[in-house]
Amino acid sequence: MGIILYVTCPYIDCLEGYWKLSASLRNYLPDSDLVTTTTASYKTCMILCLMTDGCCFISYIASSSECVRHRKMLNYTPQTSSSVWNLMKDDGCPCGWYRVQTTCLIFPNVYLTRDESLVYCQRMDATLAEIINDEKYQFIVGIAKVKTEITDLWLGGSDISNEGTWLWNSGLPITGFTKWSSSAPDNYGKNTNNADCLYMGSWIDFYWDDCGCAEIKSPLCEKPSL
Ligand SMILES: [Ca+2]
Ligand SMILES: [Ca+2]
Repeated sequence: MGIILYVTCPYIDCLEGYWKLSASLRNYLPDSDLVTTTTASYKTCMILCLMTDGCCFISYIASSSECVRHRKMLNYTPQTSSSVWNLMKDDGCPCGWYRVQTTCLIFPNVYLTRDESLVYCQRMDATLAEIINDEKYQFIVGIAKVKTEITDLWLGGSDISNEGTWLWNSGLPITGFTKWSSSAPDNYGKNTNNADCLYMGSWIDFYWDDCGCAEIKSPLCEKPSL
């Protein structure tokens, strides 16, 4: 096994941090989730991905010249050594991500603490989602309700720095548009003294609740669309 080289787009000469999807190159349809071949360089691998319908990103193993084309983002495991090349869709979001307003959203099928979720999103150049209007909220709920693996989703809000003062991670106060469930926030956390992190739970029809930040839920990650 060689060293796996993951190359991240923002640092090379690809377009605006993402690949451009070229419809004219979409002439090859693989029948598996992963397609591995050998190529002379990572750039050739990028081109192969562009020619592969549904290819989201590549990993390139330099020592063995292996080019791995990945078809899905959803089960993507973040790599600490960074990173991936996303293939951008026509809507300005990487494939596997959903666009609402000027935001790209992804619902990774992983279960993590709130802090782990922050890191998870960050490795995709994303943050935990902040919901500041009803259109975005309804869009998220619509997806959450049809994706059966989704139970609870971490959002990017907390009252960890000042009990009772809820802030989005970007610094904006959580006021105006909110979707708290009937008794929330109540600062009740399972096995903890505090409930300082914000999530939306399937058990409360995806309304918002506060819970202990060490509980295990799925991150809802977002980043701006291009
Ligand atoms: Ca609290
Ligand atoms: Ca609560």
